[in-house]
Amino acid sequence: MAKVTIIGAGQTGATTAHWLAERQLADLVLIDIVEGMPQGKALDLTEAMPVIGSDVRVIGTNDYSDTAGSDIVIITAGLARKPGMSRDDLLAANSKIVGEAVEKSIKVSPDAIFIILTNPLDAMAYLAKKVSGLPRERVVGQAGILDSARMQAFVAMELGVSVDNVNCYVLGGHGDDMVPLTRHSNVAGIPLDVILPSDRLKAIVERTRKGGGEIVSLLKSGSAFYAPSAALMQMVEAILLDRHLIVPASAYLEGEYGQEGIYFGVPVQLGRGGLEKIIQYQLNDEENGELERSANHVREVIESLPL
Ligand code: TXD
Repeated sequence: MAKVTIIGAGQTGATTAHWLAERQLADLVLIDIVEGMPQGKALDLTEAMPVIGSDVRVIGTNDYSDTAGSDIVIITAGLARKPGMSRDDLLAANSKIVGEAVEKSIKVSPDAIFIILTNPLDAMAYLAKKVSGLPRERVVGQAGILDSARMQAFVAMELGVSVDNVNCYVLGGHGDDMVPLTRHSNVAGIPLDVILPSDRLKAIVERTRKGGGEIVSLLKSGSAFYAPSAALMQMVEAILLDRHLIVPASAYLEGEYGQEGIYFGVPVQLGRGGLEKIIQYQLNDEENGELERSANHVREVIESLPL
């Protein structure tokens, strides 16, 4: 059985464990700085396994030695947004937490693939790559599956069609200037800019960009966790099952999309080795311009990392 460690047993971490345990993909370790909480959640999940018929082992711990030999390490540790905050406001506090989590976990799991969730996402993925010294194949960030799934959900609701018929691709940084690609997104093959009136499409694009904030203001404390953790589950599954699955995710760019030296949301292919390939779309000037703006913002945040 593969082993997956989830650092941070809060809302997204514990819910990721829930999805993963259900899929029987790996034995799971939940680790957190809070004492007792990861142990309690792991025990509760363990006690759910007989009901759902899953034989995975779930342990909770505060000790990195229990995470040794992990195939995948997911980092969700850190602060989440409060109403009115931007993701970038979390930079200082979360850099310290993510940096330490990478250092401690790589010592005992030198072969692991890292998936980063903590915000500000693209900067935290960059930090994880820097601190670990790993090649880009083994450090990816989750954002694009979530942002695209939000857009898919809004399109499916608008048109009253199955979510299975809706394909959306949101690229760029994980911030309000993310880039929903309306020309490439489609409903059963029909491009969104053909199937939807332009005002409705515009409204969906806007709602997608602000999708995280919409949930933060409804919840009042904490941020989204069901959809983000489902996205993490899909990435873990693609890697462990060597699916060669193409999904939007944050990857270290070495010239792709005209960008170099930043983590940025692009279509990637995931398999057992982690990031196998970055897929290049044919974009027009307007789309390239929007990506450039988003990349400039990500670069600014990365430059303010305490490295
Ligand atoms: O798409 C995305 N990338 C995102 C990102 C979608 C959803 C959430 N996103 C970000 O993930 C969010 O902005 C936060 O930065 C993280 C975690 O969000 P979550 O909602 O899970 O936050 P919680 O519930 O507060 O959980 C964080 C846990 C909590 O239990 C802390 O005790 C723990 O992290 N924590 C630590 N664990 C281990 N080690 C250290 N140092 C540590 N510090 C805090």
